Amino acid sequence: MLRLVVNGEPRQVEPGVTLLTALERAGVHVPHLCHDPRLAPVGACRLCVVELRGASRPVAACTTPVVDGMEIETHTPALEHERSTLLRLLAWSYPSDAPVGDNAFLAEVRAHGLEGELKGRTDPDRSDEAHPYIRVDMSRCIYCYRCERICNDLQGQFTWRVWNRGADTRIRPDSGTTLLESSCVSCGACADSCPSGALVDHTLLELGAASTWTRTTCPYCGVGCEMNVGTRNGRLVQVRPVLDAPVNKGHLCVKGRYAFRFGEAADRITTPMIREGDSWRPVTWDEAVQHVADRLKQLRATYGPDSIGVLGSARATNEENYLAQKFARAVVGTNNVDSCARVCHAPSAAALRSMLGTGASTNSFDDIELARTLVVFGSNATENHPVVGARIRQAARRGARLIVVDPRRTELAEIADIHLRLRAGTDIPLLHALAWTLLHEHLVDADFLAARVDGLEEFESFVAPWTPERTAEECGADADLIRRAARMYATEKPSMCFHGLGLTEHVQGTDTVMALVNLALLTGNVGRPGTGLNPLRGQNNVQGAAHMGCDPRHLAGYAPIESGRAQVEAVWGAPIPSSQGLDLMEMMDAARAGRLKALYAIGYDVLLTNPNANETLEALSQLDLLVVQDMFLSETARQVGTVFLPAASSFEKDGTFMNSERRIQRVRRALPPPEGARADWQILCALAAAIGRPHGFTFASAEEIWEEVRRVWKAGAGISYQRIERGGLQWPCPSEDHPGTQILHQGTFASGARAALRRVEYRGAAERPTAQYPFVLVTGRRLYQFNAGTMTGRTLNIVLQPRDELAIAPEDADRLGLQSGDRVVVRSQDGEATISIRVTDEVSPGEVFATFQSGEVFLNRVTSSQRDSVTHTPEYKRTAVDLRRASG
Ligand SMILES: Nc1nc2c(c(=O)[nH]1)N[C@H]1C(S)=C(S)[C@@H](COP(=O)(O)OP(=O)(O)OC[C@H]3O[C@@H](n4cnc5c(=O)[nH]c(N)nc54)[C@H](O)[C@@H]3O)O[C@H]1N2
Ligand SMILES: Nc1nc2c(c(=O)[nH]1)N[C@H]1C(S)=C(S)[C@@H](COP(=O)(O)OP(=O)(O)OC[C@H]3O[C@@H](n4cnc5c(=O)[nH]c(N)nc54)[C@H](O)[C@@H]3O)O[C@H]1N2
Ligand SMILES: [Mo]
Repeated sequence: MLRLVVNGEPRQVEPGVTLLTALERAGVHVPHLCHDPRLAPVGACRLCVVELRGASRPVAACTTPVVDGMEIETHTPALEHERSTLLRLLAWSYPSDAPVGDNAFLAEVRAHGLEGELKGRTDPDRSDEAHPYIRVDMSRCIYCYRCERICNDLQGQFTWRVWNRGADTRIRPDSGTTLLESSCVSCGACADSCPSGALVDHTLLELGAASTWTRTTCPYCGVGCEMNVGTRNGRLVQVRPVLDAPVNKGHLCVKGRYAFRFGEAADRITTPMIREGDSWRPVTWDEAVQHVADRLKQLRATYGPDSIGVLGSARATNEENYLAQKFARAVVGTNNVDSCARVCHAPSAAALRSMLGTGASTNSFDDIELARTLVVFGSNATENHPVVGARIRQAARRGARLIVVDPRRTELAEIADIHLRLRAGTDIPLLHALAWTLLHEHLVDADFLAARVDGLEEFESFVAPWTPERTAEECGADADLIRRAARMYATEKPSMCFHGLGLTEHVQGTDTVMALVNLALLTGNVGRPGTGLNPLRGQNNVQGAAHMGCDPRHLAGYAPIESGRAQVEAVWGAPIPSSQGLDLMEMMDAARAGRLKALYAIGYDVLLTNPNANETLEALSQLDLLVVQDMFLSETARQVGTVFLPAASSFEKDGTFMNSERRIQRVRRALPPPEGARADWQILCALAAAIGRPHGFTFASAEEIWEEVRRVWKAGAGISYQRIERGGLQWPCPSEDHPGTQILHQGTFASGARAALRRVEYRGAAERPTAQYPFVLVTGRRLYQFNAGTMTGRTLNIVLQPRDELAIAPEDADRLGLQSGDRVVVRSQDGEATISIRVTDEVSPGEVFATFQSGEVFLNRVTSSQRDSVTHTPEYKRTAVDLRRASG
């Protein structure tokens, strides 16, 4: 600790910070306007000047490092006079007319008694109301440049530009027109940082400032950003990033920051309902729960417990998913329980588990800044995991190497050192050619191989045929670039891999991830800082849903049923069924065959998002009971649901989520659910009681459920709610004194001392273009809409991305006589959908890319039933299709 004297009083502060931070921590407020803790200090506004004993002139506290023994005066008459003079100058042109809400600048003006000095007027030419979330009024700009700096240095978007010089200086978006038309990705960092009201959240103006703030975790993707949720009179009014959050470090993306008002949508369902013919009959909770309980009991009695299936929700909490699988196993008596991890990263979990012993990311987001090379395989991180995408982009700006492997020119591909633009579905040969190069050019890590890896010789002869030249023909990427990528990955170490659905959603998804693991083993890029294999997981809690046991073969902690059985049965006081459970895809098959009679789907729009929707519809229509537990009438509920149970959102309940890097973080109730909606865990407890099995389902809080999870899951036993008040903990964390694990497989693999290279046979893509279906359709997502769109589709994100679109290369569009905005019918052998096109060279000729997120387009009518042979994950990333102009 350093010792300071502040305004005559002794203080102790931690070293290594600026004087401004030290003063703030000591509880001494010093005015400042250009400083933001997320940015490098610039010392431009001069408001934070303080007197330092021994210095000839006042110094800016934000740029002065704190040193032991400093004696500081913060509020002498001379300093206050200087501050008033500076503020008066700014106030002179600051509008006093239109309302703006409160801000740091106005607070200082007030504190210095200068309200009367606000002399400017709002200049309509400098305001811009076009953006749905950010109100721009540059007549309130005080030229601190925080908007420009945070856009560049945190988000990396470079949207705000400084035009002209001197008194004519203007800050405007790069479009030169509105923010909406610019390169802005609506992350809101500029508005969050702006101290003067020039950039303000529309919600703040519309709904007023928050009166209560609740720290919680974002309900969207698997990055797991922590946010402060502001409420006022029981209503969500604003979301701001948590500055000290380990994952997002004061940043958020457009969904976390702005897409929070879905909960108030007029069509939010808050009454349980039972279908009668074509309509829904609203019923009481008691009736709904009794109805579901009676139907489940009947079906179980008639057809046996395995005629019933349960789907946990990747959007719900760990506690709720734990209860969902406990309900399936202990109450219904079946292992037919799964979650949408099945359609997503099940191949990553299977491959990592089988080769290294743990089916999860090996490293953490904090390794991004430690890596010298970053490889992004089949992941569109800037749109789908934007806060991680921004961290990758910033690392590349600071000099890290970046390799992107993607058939599309994604935003990261644009700034990459190497973009391997392969044909979809050909990653295995590409990965083999990279391994071939590593071996051929002696770029492997011989020490690591000797100490920790088996099977080198056999592997070497296995990949011998995959020369870069031969591979280039198969996958379409340049042979020389393949060589260069291998060299970069092996020599510019440490090298860290991220991967996405581009690798997993294929008929050989699991094999592909295994081939990726080979590269890390060959080069020793695992078990060390700045390395590893890191699937960027999908939703807020998809990692947790599967990990809590919503998986037909595994119990909580991803324990195979047979090895985990004894411990869990002891805690539950109930047997775990021994029949083999069905996964989601097998449940669909069984439903079509008439063997599955009931499905209980918690927070999962199966009909819209499963592939080959015509087949899914056929399957779901045959069920005797289809319970949908959601906030909205999803397509599943609307078309085939028989009972609807209205759920609370994660803003309205307590619990935990598990992010992509194995971090358990708190979810906290920021407001009560609307009257009638209930938290998933409460509904599950009520159902268990109605079925006559209340024992083991009498929890009074989410924390009580978590305490039971800790008893059955050894690697999570050290994680108490108390310990994750801030920031969370990463498993393995077996005891309360364990700090959690940032990097797996250090020294030894979870599976043992040595891992083995896998010889993965390439079987070729199942779907090949033909004369009848000449295009390859790749499906995926974009920034503004999230999966089934039930939440983002009920926010102003629809202004930013109104509809599903199909991207097509200019050559193909020309040949078909199509232009952006035209509508086409996409047809495969399984079905068709009508969608608008966008002509762009982000896709290669012959390949088209489309989003799947709305019921109007229903793109999954087109995707096929091909599946990964190991995990049954659908081949969403490759469908042979034909395109023709839509009539009318
Ligand atoms: N904005 C937004 N964010 C989301 C979601 C959302 O819907 N919207 N969904 C969440 C969910 S559930 C998930 S799982 C994640 C998914 O996040 P990502 O894994 O990034 O998902 P996708 O966009 O489906 O596909 C990623 C990339 O794979 C590429 N690709 C396709 N085929 C191949 C191939 O054969 N090889 C290679 N190398 N690349 C290929 C595509 O061009 C695309 O750029 O995002 C999560 N985050
Ligand atoms: N063509 C194509 N199809 C795909 C994909 C693709 O790449 N291409 N990707 C696939 C992937 S990776 C995934 S993960 C799936 C995603 O498919 P889904 O899991 O169906 O999609 P989500 O939109 O994430 O959300 C599911 C539902 O959860 C509800 N929900 C949110 N919070 C809660 C809660 O706390 N409780 C309850 N009960 N409900 C809640 C939402 O309203 C929503 O209806 O789509 C898959 N489909
Ligand atoms: Mo996903």
